[in-house]
Amino acid sequence: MNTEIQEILLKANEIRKLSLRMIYNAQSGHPGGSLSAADILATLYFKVLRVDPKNPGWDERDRFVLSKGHASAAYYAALALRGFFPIEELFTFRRINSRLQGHPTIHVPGVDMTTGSLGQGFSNSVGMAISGKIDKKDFKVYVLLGDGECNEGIVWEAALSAAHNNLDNLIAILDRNMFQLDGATEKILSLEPIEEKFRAFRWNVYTVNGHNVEELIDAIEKSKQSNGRPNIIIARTVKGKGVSFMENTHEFHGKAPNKEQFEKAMQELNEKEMSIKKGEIE
Ligand SMILES: Cc1ncc(C[n+]2csc(CCOP(=O)(O)OP(=O)(O)O)c2C)c(N)n1
Repeated sequence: MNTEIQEILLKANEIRKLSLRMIYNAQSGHPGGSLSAADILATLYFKVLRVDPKNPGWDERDRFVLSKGHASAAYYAALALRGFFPIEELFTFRRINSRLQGHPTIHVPGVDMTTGSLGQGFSNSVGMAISGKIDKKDFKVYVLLGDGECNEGIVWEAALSAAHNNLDNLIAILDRNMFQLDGATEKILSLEPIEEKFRAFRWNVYTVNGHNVEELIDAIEKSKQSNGRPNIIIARTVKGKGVSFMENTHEFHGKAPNKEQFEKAMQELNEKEMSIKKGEIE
């Protein structure tokens, strides 16, 4: 395995372990959607994003918006691993007076937009991309949204606006894990055919396995070459990815593991770490 890919996979595994430890310590948080997004966040923070942890407000930086703000544990873990703040601070997650609240705020170093109300972050990312165009800046705006989140009308208003304004500097990634808070997306309010919907809205659409780092990098590289259209990468993922009993269920959407579950989860992720180090990929 290419060592760069191996490093990103190890970071993703570390994001999973840290997220679960944070959620377990707090006995509160969202494991399912944090685990599904871990490979995407690791790819962004350890390969793609032009950011400077020593200067989080750098004007030329790429912007990132976690529109599915409830996956904050994975986001904070990625930021800490990238050097925006100390790893130890992660264990203040969801405590009173901590900067690391249940949903991200701009008070956290590296966070570009306060999110949590589904759909709002996606709409904000369109505004950021418009301002990049007005200011003639060459930064990109990346936004990660959930599939349940696409039930929100504001997502589709923002999608119309992005195409109307030719926002080729906008790269959205959809964490298409097929589950939302209380069940399967297709049973609650179906989205399929999601690719056709975005194409009809005049977006460039790429579909990838959202746990395959090479496919993610490739789709992002293509998106960066886009001329005139906003981009969306439909990342097919597994909710709860990496922990057998959390996979493909909404049960761990917003529920912390108990002691036994936490220990089993960590054992599985430690085994995964060993197999990544040995160069075995699933
Ligand atoms: C406007 C709004 N309504 C409801 C919620 C509560 N809520 C938090 S997460 C969630 C489900 C989101 O599902 P999805 O986007 O699929 O998240 P993922 O599976 O990626 O974690 C809901 C309804 C919210 N945060 N904001």
